[in-house]
Amino acid sequence: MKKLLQSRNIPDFFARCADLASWEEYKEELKELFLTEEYGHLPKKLTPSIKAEEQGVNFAGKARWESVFFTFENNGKAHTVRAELILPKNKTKIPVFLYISFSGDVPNKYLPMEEILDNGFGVMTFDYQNVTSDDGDYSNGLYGLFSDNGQRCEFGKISLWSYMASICMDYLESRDEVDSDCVAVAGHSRLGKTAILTSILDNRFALTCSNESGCCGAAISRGKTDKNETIEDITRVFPWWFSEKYLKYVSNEDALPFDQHLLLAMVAPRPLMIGGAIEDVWADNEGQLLACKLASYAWSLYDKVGFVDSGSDTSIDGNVCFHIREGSHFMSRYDWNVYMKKFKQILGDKYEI
Ligand code: GTR
Repeated sequence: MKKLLQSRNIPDFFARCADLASWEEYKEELKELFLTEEYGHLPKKLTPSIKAEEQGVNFAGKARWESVFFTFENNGKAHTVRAELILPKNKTKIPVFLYISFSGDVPNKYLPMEEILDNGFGVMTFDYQNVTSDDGDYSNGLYGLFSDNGQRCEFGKISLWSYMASICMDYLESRDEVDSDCVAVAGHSRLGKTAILTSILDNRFALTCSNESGCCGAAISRGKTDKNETIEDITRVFPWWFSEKYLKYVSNEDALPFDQHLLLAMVAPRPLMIGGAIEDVWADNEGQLLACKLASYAWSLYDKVGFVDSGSDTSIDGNVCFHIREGSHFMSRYDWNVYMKKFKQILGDKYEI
């Protein structure tokens, strides 16, 4: 552990956690720290009115597809977010991926819907930009419901995309044919960052799949090379993703009161999956793997195994899984198959196709 910490000059934040009780206490402090310093606090939870509409398309008769419309009202304004729920037909207790998507289309280039269905899983998904746009406009979508005349709120947009993921989880809990104890939250890149934040704030998710989330996701922030994305890079291009307070760590990573492995640690004791791609150097694969190894300490406090090195490019035997595939920044069928393999392993005897 010491060597791993030294490799990136990371303080031993776990030093104060000799046992589970001290970790649980620290975890609450950490949650607050990450929200205050990095992502911003999620706004108050609104209760949306919900309308569901059956869709005709049904994947060769294998699935039922419903569009679900969540209408939120606040401050005299209203906004509707549309989500899609696709469930294998004639099945009960369906395990589901809640996939936070770059698109409202199903399938789309990152979402091989039919393959997922054929593996026995359902999918709930929404287009993140239908929640609020991915830019510095704070007046639209759900963000606009909380903002005063388009002014920035304390929270960044990653927090709001997480907020919507939890709303979808509420809906999944209301559906009899869904096994709400078996819902995974999944996302790629900025939405992989969102998936981790969602999971630490909402422990109803049984599995967390964060694909190539990199900087401010699964990768350690300290000790980057000039080929990796830094806090300076990310906040210059995407300042709206984060709390404004995060700017004080630009070129000042050593001042961070945490590093990203502690974000991962808060997923414990539930299983966590981190995916990387060899050519995705920007995301810092070494930093993601290092975070997996360091975070594993939290699982050990629950008497669970964290990261288990398989000696290959796919390590999914422990509760902290890491895989790296050939190629570039993408959420591919290969990645989905790794996530589904683990999900089946977790389901054990419950898994049926
Ligand atoms: C990049 C960003 C990364 C990653 C990615 C994405 O440009 O710098 O942190 O989130 O976008 O979301 O596709």
